[in-house]
Amino acid sequence: MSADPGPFTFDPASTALVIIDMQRDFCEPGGFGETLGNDVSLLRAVIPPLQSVLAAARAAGLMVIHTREGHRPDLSDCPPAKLNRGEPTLRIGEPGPKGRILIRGEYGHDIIDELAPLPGEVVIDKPGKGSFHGTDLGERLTAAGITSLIVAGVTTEVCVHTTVREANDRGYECLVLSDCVGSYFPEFQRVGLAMIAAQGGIFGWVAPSSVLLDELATHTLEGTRS
Ligand code: TIU
Repeated sequence: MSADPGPFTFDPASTALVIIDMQRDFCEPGGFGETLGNDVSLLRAVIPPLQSVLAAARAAGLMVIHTREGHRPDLSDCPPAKLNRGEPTLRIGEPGPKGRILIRGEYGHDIIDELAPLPGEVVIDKPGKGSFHGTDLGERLTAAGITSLIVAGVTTEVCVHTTVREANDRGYECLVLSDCVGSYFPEFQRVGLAMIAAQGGIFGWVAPSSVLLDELATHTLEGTRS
């Protein structure tokens, strides 16, 4: 498929859709994102195109992986450097309107209803910004024979970027969907995407979801015919 900086080639059998941290804690008021001073409504534009991509990926039989950033209730996996950083209105672990901020098992930590995982889809709970650090994502991808990742979610310059950089160093070919990743900062969205595709695709490829949807529709039709 066409992409920036050039064509992105993938085999659906060895490609996973990775949806990063589409949690209430980032996308809805009263969660971690808002405690950091952000306007969380800026992230909601990614939801409709990402719903279409998720449906198409499921129809085409792609492996679907969801990630969630968060910590154990006792905070044993939250380094002080993260816990004590900045001046949020509520710190990680403190009670907020959607439960304890960024804590596993709380309502706010879970994925938004619009993009809820189906039974059988992989959900990776991660303590950091990257999806490989402190998780078994690498082992799961290897076991499934996955070599390419189609990446979506939030936020572009934080958890999407960190995950794509981790994946690129591990040898995965990564396509980032420009309208299915979101940032609280419009300038970081633009520059974050440019940084991935610059220098001949230093971290990967970037394309709008419409191009992927066209490709997946063709593949799904071929699968139906054969
Ligand atoms: N603050 C911010 O932009 N992002 C995060 O803290 N985590 C993710 O990007 N998921």
